[in-house]
Amino acid sequence: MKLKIAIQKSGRLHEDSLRLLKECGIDISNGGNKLKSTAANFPLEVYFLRDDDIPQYVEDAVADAGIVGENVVYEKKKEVEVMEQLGFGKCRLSIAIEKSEIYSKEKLNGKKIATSYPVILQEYLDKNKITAEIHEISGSVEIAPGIGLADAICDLVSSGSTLFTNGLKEAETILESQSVLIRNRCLDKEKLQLLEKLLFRIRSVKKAKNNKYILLNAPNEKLKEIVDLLPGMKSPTVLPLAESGWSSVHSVIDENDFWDIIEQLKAAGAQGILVVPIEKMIV
Ligand code: PRT
Ligand code: ZN
Repeated sequence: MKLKIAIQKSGRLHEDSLRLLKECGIDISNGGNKLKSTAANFPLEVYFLRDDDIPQYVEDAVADAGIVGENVVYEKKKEVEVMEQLGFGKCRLSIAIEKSEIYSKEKLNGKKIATSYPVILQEYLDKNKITAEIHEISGSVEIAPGIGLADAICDLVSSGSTLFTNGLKEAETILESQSVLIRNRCLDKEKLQLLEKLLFRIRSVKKAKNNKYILLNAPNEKLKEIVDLLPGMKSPTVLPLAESGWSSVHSVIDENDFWDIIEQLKAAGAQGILVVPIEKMIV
């Protein structure tokens, strides 16, 4: 028995999805077959599909699980369970208008908005009691205002350069999105166990990415102060250095607190600070 997972065949999420599986120790290098691939060292079959089709396939149990953007999950409204945010494919679904215009929600009333996300947009409009006409188009939404097809657009944005080069500006974000792991709602026990095993690995990889291993030398009279700055997984490891009066301190720190803590450590007298990436982190 194998767990079947659907990932994007090609496009923005393809590489990162494969990389994540690889970091989970799953080898799917026999990718010669364009539709599916079997992992060598985990009971997993990977299906390569268009991202738009992934929620449907997962709902229908053609695939047990899938990796897809939240934007697609919410737009397709399929009966699937979102298990975990994966931290890549980050973007936002935003309303954009011509650069020269001044934005207010109310001004959208009576306007024509072009989008590939009519469901999410309609929900947003309803919630804000705005009546606007949605013009659904499947690609190159950003050119719609320029050719007189719409007054505004609602599209995915990451760097903002597509909007900029089309004379548009981002006016309001209606959804923050990233890739997520989804699953079929009625998996049998065996499949669920496999999926939990995969999820455990995914979380270990994610956790490792958010943390750094730190090593430093501390004068013994400052040890208490320095150790207090470093939470560690349980508590920091402290080892004596060959030179008396000094200790080596090892710990794990959160990526987000990184620069703050480093500055405080230096101020407290820490020397020879080394920071190294962690490959996996089991907590
Ligand atoms: O063939 P298939 O249907 O599988 O692929 P696709 O062409 O529909 O999707 P693809 O590969 O473009 O995107 C897959 C997923 O990546 C999306 O569903 C999002 O979850 C995520 N993602 C992240 C993005 C972006 N960032 C993004 N910037 N998807 C699209 N864009 C587009 C956006 O539509 C706009 O045209 O990039 C342009 C804007 O980018 P910036 O950097 O100029 O702002
Ligand atoms: Zn698509």
